[in-house]
Amino acid sequence: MNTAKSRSPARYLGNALVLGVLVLLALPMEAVAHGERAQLASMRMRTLHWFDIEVSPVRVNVGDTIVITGKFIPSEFWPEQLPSVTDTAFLNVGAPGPKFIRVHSEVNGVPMIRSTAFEPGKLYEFKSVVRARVPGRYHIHPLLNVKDAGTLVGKGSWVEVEPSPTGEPFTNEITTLTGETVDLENVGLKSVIGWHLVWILVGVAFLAYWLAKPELFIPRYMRVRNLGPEQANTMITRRDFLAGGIFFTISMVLILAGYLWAEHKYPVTIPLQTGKVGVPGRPVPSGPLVVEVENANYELAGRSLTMRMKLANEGDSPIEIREFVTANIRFINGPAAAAGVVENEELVAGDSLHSSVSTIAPGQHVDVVLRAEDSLWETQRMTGLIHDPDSRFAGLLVYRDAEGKRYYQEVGGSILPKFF
Ligand SMILES: [Cu+2]
Repeated sequence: MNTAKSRSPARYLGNALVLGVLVLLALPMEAVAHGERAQLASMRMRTLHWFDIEVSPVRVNVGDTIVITGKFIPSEFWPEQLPSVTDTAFLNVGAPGPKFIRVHSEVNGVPMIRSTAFEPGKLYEFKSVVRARVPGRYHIHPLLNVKDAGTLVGKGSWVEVEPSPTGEPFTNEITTLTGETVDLENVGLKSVIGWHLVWILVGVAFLAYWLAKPELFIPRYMRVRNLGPEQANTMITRRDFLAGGIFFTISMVLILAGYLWAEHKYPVTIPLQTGKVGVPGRPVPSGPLVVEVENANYELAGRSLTMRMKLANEGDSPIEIREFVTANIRFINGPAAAAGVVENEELVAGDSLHSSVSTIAPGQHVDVVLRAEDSLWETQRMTGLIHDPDSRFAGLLVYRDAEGKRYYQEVGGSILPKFF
């Protein structure tokens, strides 16, 4: 009675789990994103300001190249608790699995084969070139792997890869330093498979020997309990010792043989390169606008961020506020079409930036209320801002002068949530 009673809740839980897994398996869901929205709002707003990201072309065949270009500015409001981009960072491309190969990447003209470090408040222009490998439809992102902080994701773009029209399989041929031409798609594949098989065989034989012994976990435990711990060692027989010794010897011989075999087969090798390469940051083209953020608040119900700032135009051309970019979202003052939106661009909200003063005359000092308002705050899960123990925001303010020259600079500060 008692045991049945205590077992039933566990059984219910087990059944519910099995049912849940079955339901999940039965509902095929299209993978529309891969976690970029799950990252903390503060991390997306205050780490890297990615902008001008272009992926082209977005429809290719297997074997064709795609160029990803864009810019980023590491934030001066980088969260204190997050390891900084000034240590070690690596420019990467985010794609769901090895569907592309990367053939080139650079930042400010410096090749980015290795890791580097970036300086907050500087402008970096990047370019990555990838070649399509497997047909499919993929959301690809530029990304920056920051040591100990994780991956910081730039805006994604959908790319469609069709099979090659001639039906040729994908090849990735390179010439090695010793002058051989190899296809990286299958170089050394036989050795990889062969060595895996060898070790799997050894592993299976080892397990088979020990699992075939009559005493497994519970009988072993009972025997130790019955005989007493001093007698436990009698369970290991002379034969077991011998078998253990043989497996040990086989492993050591295989490791040594593998090493000698590789040395013989590939006599000329260089180690994987790990050092860092330096890249100078460029000054941010902030133009003649001096910005001082007074305060900001985030309105939960209105899905809007309101910033009060003092702006001073120290130039001789009127300045017009165009855009506020944060967490990869572009809030645009006026229609989106006028803001140079590229094909397939995501996260652009036209008519979503409202400024109490749109144009600042030369020499004018003015108090401006800027409101970035759109449902993207909600759909991009930026509402998590209010749960942040370090409530601050940052973003790029984009403006232009009368000639249409574009300037931008980072703005940021504390933010106060408003619930009503
Ligand atoms: Cu994505």
